[in-house]
Amino acid sequence: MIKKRILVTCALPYSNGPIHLGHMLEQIQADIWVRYKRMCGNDVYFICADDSHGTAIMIKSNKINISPKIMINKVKIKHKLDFSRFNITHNYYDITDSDSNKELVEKIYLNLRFNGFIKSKKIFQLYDEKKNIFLPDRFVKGTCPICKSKNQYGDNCEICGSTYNAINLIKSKSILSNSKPVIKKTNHIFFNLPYFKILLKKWIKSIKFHKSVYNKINNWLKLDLKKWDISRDKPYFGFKIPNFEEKYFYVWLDAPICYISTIKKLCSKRLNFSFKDFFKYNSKLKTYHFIGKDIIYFHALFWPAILESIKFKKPDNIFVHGYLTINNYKMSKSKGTFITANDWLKFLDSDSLRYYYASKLSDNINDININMYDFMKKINNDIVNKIVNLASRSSKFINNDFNDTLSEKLEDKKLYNYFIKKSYIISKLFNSRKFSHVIKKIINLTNIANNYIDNKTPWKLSKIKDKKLLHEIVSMGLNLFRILATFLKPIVPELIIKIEKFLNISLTWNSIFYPLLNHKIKKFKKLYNRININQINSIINLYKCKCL
Ligand code: NOT
Ligand code: ZN
Repeated sequence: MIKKRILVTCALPYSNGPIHLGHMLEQIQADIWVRYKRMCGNDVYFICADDSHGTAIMIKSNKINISPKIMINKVKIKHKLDFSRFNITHNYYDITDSDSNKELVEKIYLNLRFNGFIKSKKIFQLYDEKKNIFLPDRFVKGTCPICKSKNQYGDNCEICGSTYNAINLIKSKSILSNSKPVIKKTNHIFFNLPYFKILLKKWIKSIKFHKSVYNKINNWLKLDLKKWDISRDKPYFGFKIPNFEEKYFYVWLDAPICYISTIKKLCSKRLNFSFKDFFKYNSKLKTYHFIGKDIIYFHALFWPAILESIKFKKPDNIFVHGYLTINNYKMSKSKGTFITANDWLKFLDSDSLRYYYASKLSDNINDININMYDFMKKINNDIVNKIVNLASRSSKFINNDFNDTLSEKLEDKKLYNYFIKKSYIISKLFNSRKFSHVIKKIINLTNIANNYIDNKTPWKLSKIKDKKLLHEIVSMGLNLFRILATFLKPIVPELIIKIEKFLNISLTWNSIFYPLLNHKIKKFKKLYNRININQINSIINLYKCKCL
């Protein structure tokens, strides 16, 4: 297999709140894929950062009475900790409010201006006269001018995905003061997105987007594109626009640029190649973004257009997932369905969430639902009753009767080879992010392995004198278990560490082609604790959730 250098990003979490199970869905999806790619020998650079600018963050820090800089740096430490406790293997975790990002944003802006892709224009904006502030998009709510859905923010509609100008919202209202905003004139800077329409049309055809993602983008490209306002009025927490009144760059300009500044930092600190290897126009190195379906517009239209205008390479794909729902409700604090990563870990482990998400994720944009009782059933049935049980029932004999040593020969070579053959299809499924199919295949194989042990009745053989057959059968059981654990390695890293200790071997994709023979293992110790109803109830009670 040819070793590839790959850049992977997740959307940048905002600095004004904790990491929750919705963030974890995307990070876990990306991390499973990254771990699989690394297992195949690729050099994967997995980066992320906190998205630390914007009015929401400014207002939050005012509310808790600390400076935004102090707040965002404290939040970043918490975010990083949450991700590491879920074993997300970022190579670098940065923040948009950094000198390196500022330098790059300014450079790119000057480049855009020099090349004529930017113009300033007087516009009308919503202004809150009670609070004396131009209202940012997230602080206005009203009815979507396109699909007429109620209660939508000023920048884009969560129902139909369109972006628009806040003054076009129907029946708008300021969230800050609950008053009706007035319209005021102000000078803003616009990026010439419409200029890139033909190029974007061509580009989306060259990318292997999922069909539903392609259709969404293509529909936008059928309509007129609007020039993109990349400036915001003061007061604003962000980077000031050089040589232009008292205005700031819109967070959605400096957030994606942070993808570049982060890999640039990683390259200059720890690696012996340049970030430009990923971004030079004809680079063969691959870049992939994992995002939710609410931010396709930013990643599939604005972002490639900006990259094109500075002659940087556009992404090789954008992997889009659906929303997380809890008992089919959107995550919401008032409904008690907003579960933070930190609270999850008070009662449950990280592998269980990783496994459950994997069992539901595929390459499409369907929403992913958590039901806590279904979760408990799935983890106990699959991991405890099936996977771990296979190891426990086979190792008992190896530990007690055979001095911890596996036999010299396999009892059923054909069955072993059948499992190996499945590695090709499982590889393909990992590669295309069809993790729910991966889990289905693994559980099918686990059932076959357990049936094998059932049929061979080792407990009967242990009573007769000649133990050779017994030895080969239970060694076969552990060999099959080792293949299954290898397939599970990208998904449940904490369990795998225990399994590797127990099997006394490091699990790699290529080594499963050779069975473990005449090999010494360790004493079997409990690999995974069954989840009990008290743990589930603790989470439900913590959030006083009515719908769980
Ligand atoms: N903070 C944003 C959000 O929707 C995501 C920023 C993604 C990063 O949570 N940048 N880009 N493009
Ligand atoms: Zn709409």
